[in-house]
Order: sequence, then C-alpha cells, then structure tokens
Amino acid sequence: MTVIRDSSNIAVADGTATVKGWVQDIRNLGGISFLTLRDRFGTIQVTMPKKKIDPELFENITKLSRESVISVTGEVKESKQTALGLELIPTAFELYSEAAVPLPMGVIDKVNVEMDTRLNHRFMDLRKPEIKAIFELRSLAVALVNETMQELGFTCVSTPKIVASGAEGGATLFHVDYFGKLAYLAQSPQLYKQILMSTGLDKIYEIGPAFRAEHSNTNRHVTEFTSFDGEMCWIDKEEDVMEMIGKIVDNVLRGLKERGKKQLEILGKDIKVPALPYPVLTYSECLKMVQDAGLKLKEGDDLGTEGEKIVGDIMEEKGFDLYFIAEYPEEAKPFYIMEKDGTPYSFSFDLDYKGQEISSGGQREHRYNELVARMEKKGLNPEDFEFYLDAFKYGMPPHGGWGIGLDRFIVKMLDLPNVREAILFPRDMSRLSP
Ligand code: AMO
Repeated sequence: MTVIRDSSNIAVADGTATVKGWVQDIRNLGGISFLTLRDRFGTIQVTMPKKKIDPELFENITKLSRESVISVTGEVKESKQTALGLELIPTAFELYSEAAVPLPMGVIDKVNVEMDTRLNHRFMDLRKPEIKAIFELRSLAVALVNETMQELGFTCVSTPKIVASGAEGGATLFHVDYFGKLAYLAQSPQLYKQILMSTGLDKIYEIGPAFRAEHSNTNRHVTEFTSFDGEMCWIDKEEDVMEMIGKIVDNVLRGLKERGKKQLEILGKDIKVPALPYPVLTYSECLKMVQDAGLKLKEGDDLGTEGEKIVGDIMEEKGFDLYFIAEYPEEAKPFYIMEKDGTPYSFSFDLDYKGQEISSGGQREHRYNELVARMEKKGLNPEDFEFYLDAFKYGMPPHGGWGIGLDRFIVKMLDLPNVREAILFPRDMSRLSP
C-alpha cells in the first residue's frame, strides 16, 4: 500500500505509517475512540478500538489536548467510513508539544469569530484549511507573476525601502530616524523603477512591500501592502502598458484557476477569467455614471470607494469584472505622470476589479524640463528629488508602468470582504502585532 502525503511526513512500509500533525479532535465512544490528526494535506483518522490497543497507549492518546502536536505510528487500513479512505490503527505515538487548554479560538468550531480575535491569534486562524488556502493561492499567484514576467523578458529587481524622498504624496509618509537624518519608508518603488529605465534594464518588475501611513481604517487600506510593480521603456502610449497588464493578469488568473484547483475547492470558489482586451472607460465617462447615480463629485475629484463601486456595479451588469479607467485629469495624478498636452487630462489609468481599484499606472513624463515643471506645479521642491532627476538629464527613454496591489488583487479574485484576509499579519492604524 502506498499513501502519498508528503515525503517528510509519512513513511509507509508494508502498510505501516508514521503521520505527524496536530490533534484536531478526539471522540471517545467507550469501546472505541477516534482521533483526527491534521497536517497541511488534510486529516487522517486514527482509530482506536479499546480492546485491540495497548491500554497505556490508549490512555495516553485519548487524554491528549486538542491542537497538541504528535506523531502516530500504526497500521494503515482501508476504510470506507473516512473521507481519506484510510485509517491508522496506532501502535506507538510521540508527543512533541502539548497544547494549553483552553484554546484562544477554535480551529474547527463553526462559531463566527471576530476578525480582530482571528488576527490576534493568526497562528491558530491559519490552521483552518480555508484560511491556509488563501495563502497557498497567494503564493501561487506570486509564482505565476514571476513565471509570466520572466517569459515576457522582464528583469526582477529589488529597490530600497528606506528612502530619502516619497513619490506618492507627503500625507502617507512614515518617518524613520536614520542615524539622526530624516528618512521615509518607501510608499512605492516609483522613483527607482523610473531611474532604472535610464540604464538599459528596459523592462523591470518588483514584488515588494510598500508602506503608507493611511490615517483611515477601511476594508481596503492597510499601512503595509505588497506591490507588484512593472516599468517598461520604448512605449508609444499608455495603452502599450495596459495591453501588457492585460496579458499578465490573464496569465496569472488562468494559472490560478488551473493550478489552484484544490485550494479553490476548499474555499468553494471559482475564478472567472475575463476575455481580453479588458474594456477601457474614460474618467469622464465614469464621473458621469457616478454623478447620474447621485454622488456629488466634480471634475478632478477622485472617484472614491463609493464611485468605484457604482462603476463596478454598472460594469458587472454588462458582464465585465476587470476594466481600465483611463485619462484621469492631470491634477488627480502624481507628478511623474505625463500630461495630455493642451487638455486637463493625463496619460494615466487605473485597473479596477469588481468595483475596486487594484492598480494604477500610465505613461511617465520622461522629458527633464517638463518633469521639473510638473513637480513645481504639484508644490514639490525638485531639489529634494535630485537623485531621481539626475537620471533624466543624461538620456531617458519614453517609458510607462504600473503598480498592482497584490493583496487587493487576491481579495477581489476570491470575493473576500477585507484586504486583511489576504495578508498574513496585516498592519493598520490600530494593529502593530502580531
Ligand atoms: P497607487 O498609489 O495607486 O500607485 O498604488 C498602486 C496600488 O497599490 C495598492 N494600494 C494599497 N493597497 C492596500 N492598502 C493601501 N493603503 C494601498 N495603497 C495602494 C492599490 C493601488 O491600486 N507608483 C504608483 C503606481 C504606478 O504608477 O506605477 C502607485 O503607487 O491596489
């Protein structure tokens, strides 16, 4: 008999196996007891007919506390009553770590536990297969991004996270005391991915942490998120970047649907893979939709959570989950975005997924003088950005790029209610641990 679980966790010889894991549950029915042992693959039933088992072994196993970590060695038998089709009749066991009683929260109990309680005891929360499955899918998403980007000829880079200037506005900068000097935590790799465009590494990507001192507690903002950024040279227009994002997102969604079947089944979810190309709306069209729905927004305003939701509902009715919103007013976009000459608009876009922004990007201003002028228009001092501007003085190709919030991407893909569900140990205004 061969039982394949994990080479490190089960040894099968002549129907004898050793399985290591957590005691999920013990049921004593007098003459027979059952222990459910859980590992990362699922559960296996340890069956203990009292009369057939050494009395001391029976006594020691059945008095174990839930969530203790043990190994059980025994005889593997086929069993029609168990989900795995197998059961283990123990001949020996070893206790590695005894779990204290009571548990801070249950693993299999069907009671609703508040998100705060779950996050306070995240190690325990993650023992639930449906929570663990989210992070296995997230891991697969990262692997698929890496595969896709390498295939498309992008170079993977890592840029500094302790920085001298912020790119995404002063309000969300975290200050760091850097040996007596003021430094910041990087809000995005924006400045560095653009500097790299002047080097000949003309297609780069990064998956890394980004920090924002967000002063509001919402279900879509955290203070530390994972950003999947890309930047590419030689573009003619921002549509070239949008086409590239479409290709990448499509490949990742297809891969997740195919290779994440087991986890999706545990979660009871399916992934819809929208057809390419994703539709493109303009900001002005969206503003009108939102105003028609009764929101009091004026030209230049951010669509905001509510506005994005309204557009999302309209697009859902038309059968579109993923869509671009392009041509934002230049005043709504950062200094590094190129203005659409002679208009109040810019060569920028957001990618929205089921009524929520998951990415923004655009064509960058690569012309030195225009870039400095844009900085000044936004009230920034070009002297604070010398290290960045230098790269624009000595030959900078036209370029563009994007930043996708990986956490939000996973959340929208799986229809989770809160961005924190896709982050192992989320950080927000009121949470700094675990
Ligand atoms: P932006 O500021 O729009 O653009 O951020 C890009 C994407 O990052 C995610 N995101 C967040 N996710 C969770 N919590 C937050 N507080 C948070 N803030 C942002 C969102 C968002 O769409 N440099 C540009 C990108 C570019 O042009 O290349 C930038 O950072 O999914």
